Amino acid sequence: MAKKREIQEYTIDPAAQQMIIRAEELGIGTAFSRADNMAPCNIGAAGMCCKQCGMGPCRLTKNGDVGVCGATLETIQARNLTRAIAAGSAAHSDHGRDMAFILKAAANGEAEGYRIKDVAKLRMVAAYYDIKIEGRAPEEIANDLADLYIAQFGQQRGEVAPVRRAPKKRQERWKAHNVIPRGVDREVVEALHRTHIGDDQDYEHILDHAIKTGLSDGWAGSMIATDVSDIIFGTPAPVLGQANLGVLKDDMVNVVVHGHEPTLSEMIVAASQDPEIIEYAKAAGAKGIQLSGICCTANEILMRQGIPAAGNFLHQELSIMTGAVESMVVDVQCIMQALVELAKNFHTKIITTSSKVKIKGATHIEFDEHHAFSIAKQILKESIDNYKNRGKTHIPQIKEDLIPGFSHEYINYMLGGSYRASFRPLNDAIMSGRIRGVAAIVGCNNPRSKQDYLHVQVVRELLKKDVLVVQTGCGAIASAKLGLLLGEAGIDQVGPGLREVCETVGIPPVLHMGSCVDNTRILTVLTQMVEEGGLGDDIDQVPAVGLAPEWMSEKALAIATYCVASGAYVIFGGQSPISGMPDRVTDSDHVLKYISEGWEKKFGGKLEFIADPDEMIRATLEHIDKKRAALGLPEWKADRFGRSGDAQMVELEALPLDQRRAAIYGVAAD
Ligand code: NFS
Repeated sequence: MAKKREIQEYTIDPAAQQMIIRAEELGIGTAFSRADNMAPCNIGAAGMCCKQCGMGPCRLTKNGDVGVCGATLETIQARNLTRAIAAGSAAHSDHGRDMAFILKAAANGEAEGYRIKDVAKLRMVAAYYDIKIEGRAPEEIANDLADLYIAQFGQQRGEVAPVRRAPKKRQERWKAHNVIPRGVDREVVEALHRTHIGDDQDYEHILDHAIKTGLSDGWAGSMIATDVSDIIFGTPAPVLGQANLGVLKDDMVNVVVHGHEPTLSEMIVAASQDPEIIEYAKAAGAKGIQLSGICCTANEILMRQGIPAAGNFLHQELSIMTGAVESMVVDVQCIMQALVELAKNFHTKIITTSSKVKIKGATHIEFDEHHAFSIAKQILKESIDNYKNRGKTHIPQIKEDLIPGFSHEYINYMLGGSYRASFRPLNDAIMSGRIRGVAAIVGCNNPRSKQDYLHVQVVRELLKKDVLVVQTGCGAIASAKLGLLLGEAGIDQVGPGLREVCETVGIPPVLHMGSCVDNTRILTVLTQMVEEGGLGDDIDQVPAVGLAPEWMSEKALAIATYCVASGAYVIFGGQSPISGMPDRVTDSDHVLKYISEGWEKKFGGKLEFIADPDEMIRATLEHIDKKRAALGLPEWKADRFGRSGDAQMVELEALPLDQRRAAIYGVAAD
């Protein structure tokens, strides 16, 4: 049994610390304690175990070992990694598929409560695919777009349509290496086929199909999910929100939505504002309904509606530990089975809603987009009915404000205004060296590392070095909980050049861009930066890095793969799933080398696993500086900038009038 860690080793979040102490007092297990009790298998963790067939599992632990079928370590590691990427791509893309069906139903008036909210985005997206726009009703356009999008999943030949939104040069590179996905389902199926016993046994060949599979996620499945969510629920723009367990309310019915798809959660938001439901809650003795979110569902409704986030992945159990949650409503992905057992200690109801996800012991109220609003009301009524069963509560009084909502459309707008929306100011700031480069810091929490620590450490250090940070997923919630997603907060911790830009544009130095499927917004931003000019003609030339310091899910690996395929340097923290055992198997790093150097040669991006945060930061800055040099941009210097218009005005106002005039006009006072 592994050693039990101290509370401060579990998490840096004080609200989480309070709840873990409570769990220990009550003798209730959480992911933190289970991680202590469950020592990972060192052979599996290193990617050296093959359990693809009934002759195994084969464990390769010595130089020269092969499986019963003769499979080498490289083949086994490539298979394991590719299967994980396929599973991650399948999860994101199935979400995208559901969204496409919702669009179809909304376009045909068959989806109760849904409508096309963002017609401008609908027209913009349709235009990418030459769908006729002029003189047509939004529903007609949406119907065609839905058909096109639904077809991307089962398409057998050709190329998935959204890849044509990538920079031209990138598309040519993909074509040259034959990695443009034909259809989402086809690539995922082929990944499973190729990694079956007795199939593809050339690790480089297997891994290049992982690239194709990842691309079917990033440039199809996930991109479709984001597009349709924006069209139906609105494209995010900055709103005020809050994050952490302190958003739960003692005198209200607390309903926590957890999972990923915005379809049900958005309807629950709408239903919670229905007068009938508010009256129902009041009749039960509560002041009303307090909705909050966990994981990416939280990000979806936080970005669009400002609904508070109760926390990220590791907060799902902790929120129930408050004793104040009437129901946790879940759909798909990142939902711990442990919730049901944990909830038995309190009054909380776990309500599953997806036809794909049931948990033994949970209440199942199945979601159906044709009757979404009625189902949302039913769920809320059951939650309200449960209010009377609430016992003593322990809500940590800890929460932070944040400003989320930085969609790529909004970033484009905020940089230039409605008549001259453009990425020019961002490119200029990078070219001049005010902004050294961009880091996308995304992904999960993992109970094997200190919750939020790696995220926040990397964010803080990169900001000091003038690196603009964009975030999604649980990483964004980590920064939100620690107050990094506010305009003013922490601006004095930011490098002088970046600070100047943030003050001029009026943005926080960390931009919350949404949920994990919204990482495709980052692909769009990178593409637009390339198309704006001055930063090369392909994504791999932009001084940018992607990081997932606390990753744990297969979806994170899928994201990494499509970002690498798109030309980005991607750094993952924690344990590498293909680390090998270099101390015992001297030649165990072929796959690691291939996904770094090999992929970089082919696609311009590379994937590396770096556990140490200081080394992550060093590698990020080194890469950004290398890309700057390759573009012929001036070397980044810490003290070249830092006196923004605002800062200068403040200084000037402090001067006596004559000196102020002299400073402004360069003439002595009369
Ligand atoms: Ni992304 Fe979102 Fe969080 Fe990780 Fe899970 S919620 S889809 S997978 S844990 S960031």
